[in-house]
Amino acid sequence: MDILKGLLGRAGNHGDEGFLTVGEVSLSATQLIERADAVASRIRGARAVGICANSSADTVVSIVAALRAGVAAVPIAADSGPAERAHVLCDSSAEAMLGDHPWDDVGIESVSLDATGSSLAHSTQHDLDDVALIMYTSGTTGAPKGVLIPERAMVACVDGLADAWQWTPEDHLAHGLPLFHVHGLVLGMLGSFRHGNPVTHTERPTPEGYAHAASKGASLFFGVPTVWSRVCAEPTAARALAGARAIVSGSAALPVSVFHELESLTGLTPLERYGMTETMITISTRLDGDQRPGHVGLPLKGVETRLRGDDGELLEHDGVAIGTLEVRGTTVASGYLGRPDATADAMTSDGWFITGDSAVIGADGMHRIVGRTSVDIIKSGGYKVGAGEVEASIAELPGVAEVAVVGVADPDLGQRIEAVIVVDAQGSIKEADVIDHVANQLSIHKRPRRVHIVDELPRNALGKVQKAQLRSRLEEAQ
Ligand code: MLC
Ligand code: AMP
Repeated sequence: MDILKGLLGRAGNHGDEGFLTVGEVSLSATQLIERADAVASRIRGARAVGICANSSADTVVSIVAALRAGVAAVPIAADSGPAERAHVLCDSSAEAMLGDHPWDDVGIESVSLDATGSSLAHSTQHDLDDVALIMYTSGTTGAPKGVLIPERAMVACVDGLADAWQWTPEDHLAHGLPLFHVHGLVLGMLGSFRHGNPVTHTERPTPEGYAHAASKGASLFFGVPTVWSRVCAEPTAARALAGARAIVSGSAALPVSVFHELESLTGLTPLERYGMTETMITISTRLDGDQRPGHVGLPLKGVETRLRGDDGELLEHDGVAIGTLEVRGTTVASGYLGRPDATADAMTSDGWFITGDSAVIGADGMHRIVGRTSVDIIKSGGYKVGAGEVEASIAELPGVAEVAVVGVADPDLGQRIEAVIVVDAQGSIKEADVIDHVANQLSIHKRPRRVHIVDELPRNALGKVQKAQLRSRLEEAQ
């Protein structure tokens, strides 16, 4: 497999100890491939398998096994709620869970990673031949959609990043990001398996974990902005990264203040890159180029970008005009599983993907992301959360008459999820019950951090909730 090229090359070179480290567990490239292949042979022919994607070496073995077997892997957040994982497993038609998981409600067989485990009695329905991963991502409304990610998109993405960052087998990558999203899994793990560099997963993206990885020789670090602001808040840990070759931030906007703090504590100018689950990473600053705070850089090789104004016309790249960013290239995924309507809505008639992000492009090609076109997509701690999904969960609670969920500016998380609720005439609601309900029904990071009870929601003449106004009010009141 092309995405595993570097890993397979390393595996041919026996004695390659410590290729993959996750917490206390360390595997050589050979051990990783041997463990994965022992399982791959038992799932070959299946359509898709679910994987409880906690931060463990077993998760990595499961992903590699699915890739080696040509079976679509469906990574699921280990803290997902019952409704969430039921949707993902049903929507993806996963035939089995691969590896251990703590769930007794999945209703499909489990295939153990143990080499003596039994084979999957798989069905014969294969319509996902060129799909390597199905990753679920939130939209403005409704349940998350499964993005069909082919191997070619991942290869194009990590090769483009290697070109921009001079990423080579000599690097040692460290990160502690979740293994059910593009950042931690495709870039952090599969990028390393493509390029053949050792990789350390710190289990959690803590300042101490990153400092420890640096002391063990890690040279390239990935994190979301929340991780970098937390690293800066612990200057000793931050200074431990001073010997690294590069620090990369992505998944959300890196505040300019954090950019400068990181630079002064580590002596390294952070690289910033921009992407989406649906497009992989498409834009990045270059190690040999301008690493300008507040800017995400230039399109990767093989990617084109353009801006479209509210009037539907394409805009000048003049550093001033703000428009919706559209991208085209090999990194773009194949669409949403079973959702031709949503796939078509996300594309222009001439084949460009509509990101939904507002951006400015300079005459020099530098891109600046200025926000989202929809208030209903929230980015909290680098996680994308659809307001509609959280609203639907809160609306299930007795006593809730109306609810609106917004993302309020937050110095740690970028945006903080807040819920504004109108209670039934006879009802009463406790803030903690709302938070716990969402944390139990959905992934924990989707929970509101604050809940406000109000008499009414601001609405326009047509009765639509004015979320932008609500968000401004909450931001002014903080
Ligand atoms: C708190 N907890 C609760 C709870 N309240 N548990 C249950 N019920 C409640 N009511 C507990 C949790 O169990 C957890 O415990 C702890 O609180 C912390 O949870 P958190 O507050 O959600 O985590 P936090 O520390 O704030 O996380 C920050 C973070 C995280 C930066 C580590 O947001 C993160 O990993 N972000 C990365 C997101 C990412 O990778 N995005 C990439 C998307 S791809 P315990 O026991 O676990 O501590 C993409 C494309 C691209 O965007 O461009 O990359
Ligand atoms: P996801 O669907 O989780 O992949 O999130 C993709 C979204 O994250 C994009 O549409 C952007 O809104 C946001 N994003 C990713 N990288 C950056 C960045 N460097 N700066 C600003 N926003 C970003």
